[in-house]
Amino acid sequence: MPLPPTSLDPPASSPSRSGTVALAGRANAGKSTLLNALVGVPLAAVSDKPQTTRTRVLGVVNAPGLQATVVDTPGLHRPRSEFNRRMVATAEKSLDEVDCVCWVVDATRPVDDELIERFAGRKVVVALNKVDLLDDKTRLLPMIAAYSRVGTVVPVSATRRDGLDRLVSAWAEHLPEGEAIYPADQATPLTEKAIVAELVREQLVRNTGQELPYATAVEVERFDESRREEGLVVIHARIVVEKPSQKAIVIGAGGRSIKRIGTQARKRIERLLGAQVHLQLFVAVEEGWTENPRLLADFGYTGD
Ligand SMILES: Nc1nc2c(ncn2[C@@H]2O[C@H](COP(=O)(O)OP(=O)(O)OP(=O)(O)O)[C@@H](O)[C@H]2O)c(=O)[nH]1
Ligand SMILES: [Mg+2]
Repeated sequence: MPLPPTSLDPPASSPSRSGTVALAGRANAGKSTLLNALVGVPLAAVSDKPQTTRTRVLGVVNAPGLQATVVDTPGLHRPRSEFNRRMVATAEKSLDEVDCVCWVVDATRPVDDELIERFAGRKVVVALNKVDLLDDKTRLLPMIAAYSRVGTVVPVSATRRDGLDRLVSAWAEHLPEGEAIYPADQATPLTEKAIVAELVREQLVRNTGQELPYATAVEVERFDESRREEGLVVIHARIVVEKPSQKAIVIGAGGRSIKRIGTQARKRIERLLGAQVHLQLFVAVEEGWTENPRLLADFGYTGD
């Protein structure tokens, strides 16, 4: 039988808000860094190379009276191939489906008039990111004025975790009233397997040259938890590239590159899983997979 209301129930004037937020913006603005800072777990690949993010990564952010399901999106840029087109389509589609767009802007870059036009009229909150890099904080004022045309502007630093509470509060104005969907301690609805694939890809992007990240995918083929109680998880992941020359780059001279990728990814995965991890990486060549709809779908790049 339901209990009668008590004085501990939240007052009707502060209803719970629950909804979806997409982190969107230019490549390298810090969207994935912001997602990881907000959820407190490294879910999304971060690197100093543009176009690090490939697919949608979801995190759950809880604040008093609010729960937001947050999607990280690939940076908005001009597509050059079928693969790139799907990435941008993924990002654009996310924007139409969410309650609030959190446009992440790199505060060290000139005011982005093109995207101001594109975002005007949507439910947007602007996260003016990387403010830690501005020596002269008065430079923020004209930027805040310019971006205010699209929505509330909140200066933040994703790496220093500054301004995040204010940012999340600003989302609230766009989120519908509703109950929380996920338990308060759940950082993501993604499976561990999916996060592991992302963490391997992160090290791949970080440890290889500019040209390679566009042409790689990671698939976790084995995720063996049978010894998890003893504190051990065995993982086999397949790195897929387009050409034999790329395979050679991933493996590196004397296998040094793949070894470094494996070691660094393993450390991150061990922290995520709270267990010792045996990680084996394999590299496979799938000619032309970035232009092949069937292979793209196999690797989860559906373009929707
Ligand atoms: N100084 C500083 N650097 C930041 C901040 N946020 C992100 N960065 C750096 O900016 C670079 C890009 O960060 P990402 O989070 O990968 O950027 P992204 O917007 O997800 O990029 P794509 O996925 O390629 O679209 C990384 O080197 C981050 O460490 C910040 O607040 N301050
Ligand atoms: Mg990203």
